[in-house]
Amino acid sequence: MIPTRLTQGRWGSRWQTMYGEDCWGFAASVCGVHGPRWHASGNLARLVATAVLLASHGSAAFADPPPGFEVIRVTSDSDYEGGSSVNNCGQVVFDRRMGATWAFGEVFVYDNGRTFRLTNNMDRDVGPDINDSGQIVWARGVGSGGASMILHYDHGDVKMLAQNADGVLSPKIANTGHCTWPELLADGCHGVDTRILLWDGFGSQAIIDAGGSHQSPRINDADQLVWTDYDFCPDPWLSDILYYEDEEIRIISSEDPFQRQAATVNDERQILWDELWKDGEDFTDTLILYDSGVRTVFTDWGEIARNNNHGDVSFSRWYEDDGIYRSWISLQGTFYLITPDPDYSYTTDINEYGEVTLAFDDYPTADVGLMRRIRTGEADFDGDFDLADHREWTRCLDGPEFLERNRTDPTDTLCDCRFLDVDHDNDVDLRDFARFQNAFAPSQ
Ligand SMILES: [Ca+2]
Ligand SMILES: [Ca+2]
Ligand SMILES: [Ca+2]
Ligand SMILES: [Ca+2]
Repeated sequence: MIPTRLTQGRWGSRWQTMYGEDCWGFAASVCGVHGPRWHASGNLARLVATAVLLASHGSAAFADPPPGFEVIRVTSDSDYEGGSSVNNCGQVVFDRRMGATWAFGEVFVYDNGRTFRLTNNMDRDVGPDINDSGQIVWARGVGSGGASMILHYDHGDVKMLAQNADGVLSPKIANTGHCTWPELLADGCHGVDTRILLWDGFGSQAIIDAGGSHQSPRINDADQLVWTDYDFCPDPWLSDILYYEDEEIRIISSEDPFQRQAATVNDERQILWDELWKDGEDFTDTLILYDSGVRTVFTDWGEIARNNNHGDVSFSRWYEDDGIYRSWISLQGTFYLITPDPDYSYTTDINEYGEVTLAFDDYPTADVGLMRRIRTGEADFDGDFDLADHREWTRCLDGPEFLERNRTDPTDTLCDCRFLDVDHDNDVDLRDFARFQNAFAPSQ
């Protein structure tokens, strides 16, 4: 079999987006391609294993977005957009392929109703991530080629963190400013051995650089990392989930020969990943939660989880009858269907407010969506207007068109004051307060 970079074509683009980055593998069997391949062939049957269901989290489920949230389209156009992620200021980064060639792949920032273009060149700019300081990292390929550079944006300054002619994949950035990404070593089974890099703001070091195909790293604010260690020597391939903390690496997945990937870690060291469970000809996409050293089944029907520090989880489910994914969230332990409409969508990221970025994948015109908080004029969303809310109004009140007049960089933002910008015009002024007063009905 010939090593293939799954960066082109329908499935390649989809999985690049679904798993938040490109991935390296061979044939059509890796980096989550298990999903479309088996889904597309129509022979995936969801197992209903009693033992699994008993272990599942979340008893109630609702077929609507959670109360207090609404879904909007961040983009709605004929170009392909994907690779989105969201920070705690509600800023969304995504990439857009403008027209038919990835040479016009560019990085964009959406903030509170405005969209800014960050890159403008003849190279392929893809897979961005943003932290709460507005620092943005992404991958760049020369021309429309595969990614070979890691770029870093910080208030107008762009620098290159890494260059590897064999290839790099999309980076992730923590609120510390520290970043991680995978680099191809072009060695090992099928020539796809890969190492994991960690950049600490000054330089980068290899966390692991031999003995496997280490891909899709995620980092939290304590420099703890998780990633997938693929073993492409056997057919079908196998994988483990690895965890890094204090210069120690350990395997945290079970010894069962499953295909697992797409791990994520929050600051509470709660980790989730996908496992493909096989029983005869049937497969189940199972989400495993690893918390305090214990593995449990989070749900026996789900993929591509992201979690915040409150334990909320965004994830996606494949609907066999409709042939589409739909987006879900577990918010404070309750499951909600974010996208009840018959749209093909999946989740890509979640922030501490429970806001979730979505991909509406109507290839090749895919759009980015956002499930955001509905603005009521309340600052803390606990259902009343008290001193805590009043303090926030005092702190946030600025003046008409405040951000329009004072923004010096695309990443300047209202941040958490955005919730008091009730009319979404990038200020918190007396018009917002008037709208809030008219709408406000205190709970008894
Ligand atoms: Ca470009
Ligand atoms: Ca589009
Ligand atoms: Ca309140
Ligand atoms: Ca306003």
